[in-house]
Amino acid sequence: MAFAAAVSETETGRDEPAASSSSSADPARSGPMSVVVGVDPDRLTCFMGGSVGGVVLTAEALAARLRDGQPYRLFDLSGAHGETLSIGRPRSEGGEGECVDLWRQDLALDPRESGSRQAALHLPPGAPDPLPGQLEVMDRPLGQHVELMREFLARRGIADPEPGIVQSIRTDLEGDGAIDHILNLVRVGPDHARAGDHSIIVMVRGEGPAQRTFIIQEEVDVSDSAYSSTLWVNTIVALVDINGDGTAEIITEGGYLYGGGWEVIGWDGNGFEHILFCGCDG
Ligand SMILES: [Ca+2]
Ligand SMILES: [Ca+2]
Repeated sequence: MAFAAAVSETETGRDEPAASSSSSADPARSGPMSVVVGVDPDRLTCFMGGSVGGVVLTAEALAARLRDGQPYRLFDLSGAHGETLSIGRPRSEGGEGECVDLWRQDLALDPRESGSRQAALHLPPGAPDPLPGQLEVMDRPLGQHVELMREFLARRGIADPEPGIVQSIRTDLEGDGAIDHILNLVRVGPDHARAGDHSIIVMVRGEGPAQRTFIIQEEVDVSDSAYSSTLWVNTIVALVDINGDGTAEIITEGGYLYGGGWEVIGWDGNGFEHILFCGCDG
C-alpha cells in the first residue's frame, strides 16, 4: 500500500472527557478572558466556555464571570462578520444527565441575518486577530486527498471506498508557514446504515513522503444495518484562536440520532484534543 508508509495516524476519541488540566475550574485565575458561543441557523446559541489568562475554562467555570452587554465578534470559514452584544448572562439549560453541558448565551443578533452557522467570540481588548493567516474553503478537494482517504477507508476494511469529502479547508493552523488541509468527510444514508458510511475529520500536513495525517474524528460503519446510522456528523464552522496562543482552534457543530452540540477542538503540537463541548451527547 503505497500511501501507508507516508501516513501516520494519531487518534483522538470524541468521547474522551476534556483534559482536566486544561479545563479545571480555577476561581482565582485572572487575566484576559475570551468566550466562544456557537450560533446555529435559527440563531439559537450554545455557550461553550472560553479561556482566562490563556487557560481553557468550561462553560460552568466561566459563566459567573460574564456580564450583560459584552461585545462579541462573529466568524465563520469565510472570515469575520461584524459584531454583536450579549443579552443577559449564560444560563444552563441542560439539567442533569446527557444534556448537562447545554448552556445558552443570548446575543443581539440581526434577525435579517440567518441561515448560517457562526462562532461568536468575545475577545480581550487588544487581542490579536483570531483568524489564521491563511484560510480558504476549497471548491473541491485535491485529487491526492481523495486518494489518501480512499486508502484510509480501505485500511478499515471498506471495499470500494467512496470518500465523501464535504469540506476541504486550506489553512495554516499554527502559523508556522506550512500549509495544513483540514478535511471533513461525510457519507450517511437517510434511512439505514451502509458499510462504508463514514464521518471523519482529519488534518493533512505536508506533501509526499513528509505527509502526515492526524485524525480528529473517525466513525465508520463497517457493515450494513437496517437501522438509521448513528454516526456523529459534523460541520466545521470556524477556525479561530480562542486562547490567544497563535494556534487556531477548530469549531464544529454536529449531531447524531440521539444528540448534538458544539465543540472546540485544539491542536497541542502532536495531535488534537476535544477541549470544550456544549450540547447533549446522548
Ligand atoms: Ca501549519
Ligand atoms: Ca489557540
